[in-house]
Amino acid sequence: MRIPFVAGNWKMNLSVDESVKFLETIKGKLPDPKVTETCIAASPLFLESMIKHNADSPLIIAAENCFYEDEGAYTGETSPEALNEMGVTHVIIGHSERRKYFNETDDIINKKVHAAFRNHLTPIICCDETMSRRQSAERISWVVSQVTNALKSVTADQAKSIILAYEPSWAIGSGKTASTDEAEEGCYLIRQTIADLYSDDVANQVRVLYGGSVNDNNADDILAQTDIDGVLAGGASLKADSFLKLANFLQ
Ligand code: G2H
Repeated sequence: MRIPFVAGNWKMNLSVDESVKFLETIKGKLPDPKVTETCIAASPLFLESMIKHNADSPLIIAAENCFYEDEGAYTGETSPEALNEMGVTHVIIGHSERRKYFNETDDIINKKVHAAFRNHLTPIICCDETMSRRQSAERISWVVSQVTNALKSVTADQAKSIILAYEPSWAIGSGKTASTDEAEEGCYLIRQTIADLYSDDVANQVRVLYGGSVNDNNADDILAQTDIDGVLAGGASLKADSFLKLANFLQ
């Protein structure tokens, strides 16, 4: 059985003080992690103090990105080794905003996935889909190739632990959520790709999230879909009360 996973992606929002206040507000109000795992991905600037203020909480603290080398002359990058040393356990890789604004390619994303595993971080790998791709004949092969390329040389044992997210960029921050059928279709396609790459057993263990303008009004329908194991919420994760609503939907 797959444990639902409700994640927030704060992007470049909030401050160190606000991040601590958020943690204080949600303390004691999160679901049992055996029922729903919860996670917040935040700026590397916040992670150390968040981990300190998150003691005894089931909330998973994640990074929004990391580099593919552990150390070296890479000015401004975030070391996956340092994230692990700090107590971070999960990292988002390949978010559409990284692909769009920082020119991240499938090859870079694959290197980052390996860097995450090398440093005991669980990768949360995002698959993008633009509106023009969605309307083109390459629609299915585009999602399939992102998953396939991200997982090059990833073993079946490693693959079982990954979390994937279908995040159509046409629905991100736009207020335009994919319909539940569209969200389920994208997540199903990702799971089928995992089955084709590995096996049904691996595909049944991998968690697939939907992301793109998720909020506490649409999350219950999205979370009810067969192949959707959780959500990756941006805007709706910035306020403690709306994150708590998302986190507790499946209680
Ligand atoms: C997609 C999502 C979080 P939002 O980027 O990953 O953001 O919920 O604001 O569309």
